[in-house]
Amino acid sequence: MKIVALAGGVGGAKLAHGLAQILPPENLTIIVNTGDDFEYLGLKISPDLDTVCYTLAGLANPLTGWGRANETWQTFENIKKLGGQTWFQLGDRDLGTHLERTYRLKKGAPLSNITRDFCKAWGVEHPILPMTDDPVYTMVNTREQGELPFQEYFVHQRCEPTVSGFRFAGVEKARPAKGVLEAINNADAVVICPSNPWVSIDPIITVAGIKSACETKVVVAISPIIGGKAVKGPAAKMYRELGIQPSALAVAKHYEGLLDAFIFDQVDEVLKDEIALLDIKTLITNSIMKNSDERKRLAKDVLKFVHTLF
Ligand code: FO1
Repeated sequence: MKIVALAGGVGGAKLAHGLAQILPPENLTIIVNTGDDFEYLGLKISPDLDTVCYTLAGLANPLTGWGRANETWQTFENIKKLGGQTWFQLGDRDLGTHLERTYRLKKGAPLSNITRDFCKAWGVEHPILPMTDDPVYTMVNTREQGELPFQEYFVHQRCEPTVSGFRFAGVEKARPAKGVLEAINNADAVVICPSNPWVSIDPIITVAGIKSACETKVVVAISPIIGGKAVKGPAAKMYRELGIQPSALAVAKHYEGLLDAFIFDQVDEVLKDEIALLDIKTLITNSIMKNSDERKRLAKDVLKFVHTLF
């Protein structure tokens, strides 16, 4: 069975890694959010792409989920000493990725080609595609400060401002990256990873043609909200600030119309009947992924469930 996974950062990368441990490269393509991308110290940073690539390559920092394992910080310390910007931390190894990506982008290479070449160098065999090669920037509308660029809100201001909405600047002009629509069209099913629906998955499915391509397939999402809380990041806070009680039910409703099936954690079993009212199939399982074995276990559950949907 051929699967396309839609993923954001850490949560998406974990399930993508689980799926990659089971499916061969020809049966799994991972499409990644680039709405978090931004320019910092003159460098083009693609946080979610790097998180997914590093995770599949076994290079990710196990403590943060982003950046590199066995990192050193000499460049960062030097920038600090010089009085430069340090709110976004770039380790020495990670910096090499941003320097080389920026150089290649400036020479005109598309992000998708650069990502393919980097993955080859890192020994990642599963195709990892940016949602688009065009610039799309997630903007967070906040009550206190109006619109903020995503990383300014997320990292610099630690998700503290109150969210009132989102905009994906540039998405009207963006086209899916080479291979994205082909991968979806050739897939049997689309798996929406347990990533933030608002700022990780919505940017992907807002790029022209991606949502409609998904709609022709069996689509299953895994809830990133467990027991009313996000496993990582501000998803639950965003739901609350937007006037929606954060829950697996809210996530299922978020994707209403797109989903054939929905997977949520056993702690949320009480929501089963309400979610079933959305006319989608459900699987209740342990969806926490604390280590590599648990990623594989959840991926196995997902794939077994997907098989029952045909
Ligand atoms: N997240 C942080 O909270 N603080 C950082 O300093 C930081 C640096 C960073 C560097 C490279 C990279 O690829 C990601 C990095 N992230 C950092 C994570 C990242 O910005 C967010 O987790 C994602 O954009 C949300 O998915």
